Amino acid sequence: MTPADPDFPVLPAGFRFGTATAAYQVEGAHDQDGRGPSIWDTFSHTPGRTLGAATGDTSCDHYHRYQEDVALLRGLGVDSYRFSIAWSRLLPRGTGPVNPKGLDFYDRLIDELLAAGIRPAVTLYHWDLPQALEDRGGWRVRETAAAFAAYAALAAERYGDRVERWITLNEPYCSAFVGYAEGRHAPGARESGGALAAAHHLLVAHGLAVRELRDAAAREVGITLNLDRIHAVSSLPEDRAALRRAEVLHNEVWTEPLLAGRYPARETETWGGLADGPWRRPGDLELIGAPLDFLGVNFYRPITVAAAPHRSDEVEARTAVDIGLTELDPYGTTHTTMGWPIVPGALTELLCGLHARYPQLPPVWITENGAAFEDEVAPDGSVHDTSRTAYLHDHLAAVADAIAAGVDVRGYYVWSLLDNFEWARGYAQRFGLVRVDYDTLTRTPKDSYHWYRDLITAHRARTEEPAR
Ligand code: IFM
Repeated sequence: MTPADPDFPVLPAGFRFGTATAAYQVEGAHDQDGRGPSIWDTFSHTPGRTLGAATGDTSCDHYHRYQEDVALLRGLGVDSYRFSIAWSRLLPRGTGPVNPKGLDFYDRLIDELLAAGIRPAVTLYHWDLPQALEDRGGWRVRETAAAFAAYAALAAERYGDRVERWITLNEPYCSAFVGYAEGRHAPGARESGGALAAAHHLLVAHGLAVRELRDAAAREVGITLNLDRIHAVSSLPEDRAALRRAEVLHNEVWTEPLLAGRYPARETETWGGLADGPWRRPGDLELIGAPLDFLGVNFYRPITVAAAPHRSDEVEARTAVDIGLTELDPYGTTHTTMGWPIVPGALTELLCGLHARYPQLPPVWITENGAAFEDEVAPDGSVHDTSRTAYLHDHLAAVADAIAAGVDVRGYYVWSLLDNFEWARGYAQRFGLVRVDYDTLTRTPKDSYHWYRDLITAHRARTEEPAR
């Protein structure tokens, strides 16, 4: 594929392109200008939690280099940039005194973006809970949802005049289940009841924040979910039952309350007596299910499940949350360095499935999609990341197929603008359109960056939108 290739995916006029990052993954400056510690500071500083004992202390140093990064965005010609606010930069203890220098940083970033003609899309929570709130119970307790609402109100009041799109939560699945049940993410807990309470309180937090954002006349309000296209490894009854449990765990815990105002029909089959926990209160479903302007969908790969224990060792198996299922990898396809199979058609299927199931589905934005590969740096410093370009091409084509099938998809954000801190996997996974040398913090656009820039330019020319 070359820039002049007529094989660029064809997307409709008005379709928007962007890139995404998250505060803890790129900002660094973890203890500067009054920022308070988050659960990811604590977790990454705990021995054995992250690959190579990596932390976000410096990361890409975006906090100091944001102007250079906005210049990279401008060079790409993107319409929008999705970033997250570090809650503990604004409110170092999660509640209480506001940190003016933290507020100022996002003012500067937003103004720099607007001056470059790029519309800010803000995620309020991308996993970095203030540690002070975790010390009081974290997402296990309802008070954290109230604290989140107050933080959302503060951010909306300060930035609402300039932010185009607000995302309350990023991938609450990971916050609740990877953080409180599997323990692979901060805060590193392994509690099934705690994880279900966390899932519910995250949804309540979303609903309360939506109210605050509406009160502040925020422009577009939504949430981002990492939804999965899931298959059963066989049609045996036990594997089909495992599929139903996996659908509840990965998708329906979120989509049913948010998009249909109900709890998942098969939740008892999945969680047993824990399903209807005391954390649920009358009125919560109405709060959580308030109409949204958009649904953000993050997609990377499909998954296949079987009843645990699986009967064969022919495929790699992984057991996550303990609900009697095993995740398998029977995909005879190439994988990214995350070990994720590359199956673009699964994105089309996922989007079409949502469209068919939820009559109230709001417009969809693909708020993350991208791939980590072993990038090789050529002697002249360039990075010929053809695998990443092919991945992005094929997934954008999958989005185009979903649109052709009737799904209202408005835009697409590449994950990520920069190579960055990939959570428990440290700095070993490179997702960026731009390479970051972690010794010098030098940024080098990869071939995929140039490809994406040319795609956006070609799209604007074809749809007769003004070039940037
Ligand atoms: O890096 C993460 C991001 O923070 C959330 N979505 C998935 C990405 C890749 O793992």
